[in-house]
Amino acid sequence: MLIKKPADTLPSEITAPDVYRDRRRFLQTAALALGGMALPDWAAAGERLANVGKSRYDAAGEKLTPLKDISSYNNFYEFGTDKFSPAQTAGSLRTRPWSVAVEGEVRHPKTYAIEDLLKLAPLEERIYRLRCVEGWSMVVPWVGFPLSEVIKRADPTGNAKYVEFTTLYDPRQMPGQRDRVLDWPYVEGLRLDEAMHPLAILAVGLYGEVLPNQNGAPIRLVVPWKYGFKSIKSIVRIRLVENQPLSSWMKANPHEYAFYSNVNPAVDHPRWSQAKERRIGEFFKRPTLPFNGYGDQVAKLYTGMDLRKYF
Ligand SMILES: Nc1nc2c(c(=O)[nH]1)N[C@H]1C(S)=C(S)[C@@H](COP(=O)(O)O)O[C@H]1N2
Ligand SMILES: [Mo]
Repeated sequence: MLIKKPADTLPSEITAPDVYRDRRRFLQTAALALGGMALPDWAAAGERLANVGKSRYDAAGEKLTPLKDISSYNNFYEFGTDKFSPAQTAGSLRTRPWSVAVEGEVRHPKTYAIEDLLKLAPLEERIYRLRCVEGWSMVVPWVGFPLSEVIKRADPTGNAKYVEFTTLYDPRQMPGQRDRVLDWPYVEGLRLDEAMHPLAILAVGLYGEVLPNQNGAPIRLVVPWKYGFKSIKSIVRIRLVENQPLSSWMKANPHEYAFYSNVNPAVDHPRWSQAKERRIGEFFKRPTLPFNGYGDQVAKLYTGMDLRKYF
């Protein structure tokens, strides 16, 4: 039997060779730390990625977006609809204790304490571009593990065709939920084969440290080939379902937001073009790439589908 090391499962371009050594060191450290400790201690013990904040690049030679930008310019409507509120107010979110229910069309439903969920798979660093539907993007060094690990353990039944994700609902901790800007709680969904794709991860950290609350602590989805809103934050439930979930954005505006939401420069948002994007920290816009640049890996999921109809 072929046993894969975590590194083998990573698409080769994710970490440039000059940072590979540091990543390995980090992964060993993280694995060690997680062996006997809960996540907060992982950070508290000062176990972090060497050289964080120095020049690091993704496969395409793109510079990482600085931590201060990733953690101060956020969409997290539970903490307000402007970009700067989440960093100022998400401190009210209590991320421990935290549990995530995995349920629905599965043979082994289970509610995990976050600490136990973290033991399911080794943590890896994944440097991904995140492209918001609003036209800005970032390059983020996430820490997480494949979503497929959680789904496999739940053992989906033959009826499971989609995965529905739900954010915490608690207006006392999430003041933005007192405003009916969305139908709370925030819900998102993926087709089962999208959810099982190795690029789809559950992230618990970035820049080698525990996720800042404003980035979706303690655990959030990251689906790099889709617009940022699919990457739901502060998840409390993962439900395998037979029918396509109705996401919060589809409910809010079905003309503007559909289920797939793959990054597609050829399909404009009804109110603006999606042809270009502005990388945070840069002045000039750059062209947006089909599937956010991950087409080689994910385009086959959509063979035969009209991506103008299924936008
Ligand atoms: N629960 C929840 N998840 C969410 C959002 C939100 O408002 N609530 N905003 C989404 C949008 S529009 C984007 S672009 C990304 C932003 O993630 P970031 O703040 O980590 O960059 O989170 C997504 N996940
Ligand atoms: Mo977004």
